[in-house]
Amino acid sequence: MKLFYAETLNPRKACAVAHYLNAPVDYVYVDLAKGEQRRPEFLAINPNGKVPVLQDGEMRLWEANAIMCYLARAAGSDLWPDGPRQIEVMRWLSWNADHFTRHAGALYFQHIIKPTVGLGEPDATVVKESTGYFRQFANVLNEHLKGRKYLLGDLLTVADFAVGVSLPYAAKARIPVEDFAEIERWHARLNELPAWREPFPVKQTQAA
Ligand SMILES: N[C@@H](CCC(=O)N[C@@H](CS)C(=O)NCC(=O)O)C(=O)O
Repeated sequence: MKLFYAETLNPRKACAVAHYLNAPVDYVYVDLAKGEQRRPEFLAINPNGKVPVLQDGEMRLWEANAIMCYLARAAGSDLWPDGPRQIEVMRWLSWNADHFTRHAGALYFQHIIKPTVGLGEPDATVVKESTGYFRQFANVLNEHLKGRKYLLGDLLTVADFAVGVSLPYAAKARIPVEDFAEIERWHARLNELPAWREPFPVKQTQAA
């Protein structure tokens, strides 16, 4: 399998899970700053022009959440559990995309990506709105985490890798996580996992 990635938010989920599972993937670094994601060779793999992408034989899978689930299933890991717990995972993945990381991701873009790629100053209106929404949904997560080790209780799943993905960037992205003690406690637990702390491989191969 090949995992095309960059050292940014969405690929972080796929890389962390691949690392956690010790999955047999060859990592292919895609240099977004050079626009490698828009080259025809890459668009043939992912017409969206985005990372991450997983290639397994003839199969090309884009979307970080789907890649995490695929890798977990291939490894027979209950990071992607069966039955009712799988539905719980789906709930958190959906909620995260539409609410929690949607707004944390907007702050990540304003405070980290924009200055990195020279897109100018953070937009104060977007920052204010995203911070407000982040607080609203962080409250929901904070309440849920009370008395739980992970999102599904004692079971670590891909949902933890997805919902937590912005938290390593919280200080730089000015995501106000310090106001949510349960989220901080949960994130400290995720930080005990080497794959969480160091999700990205040493760069091996450049994309063609
Ligand atoms: N929904 C996609 C989003 C992927 C995405 O937005 N990737 C960003 C990096 S975090 C990217 O490739 N950006 C390059 C571009 O838009 O040109 C997923 O979850 O995999």
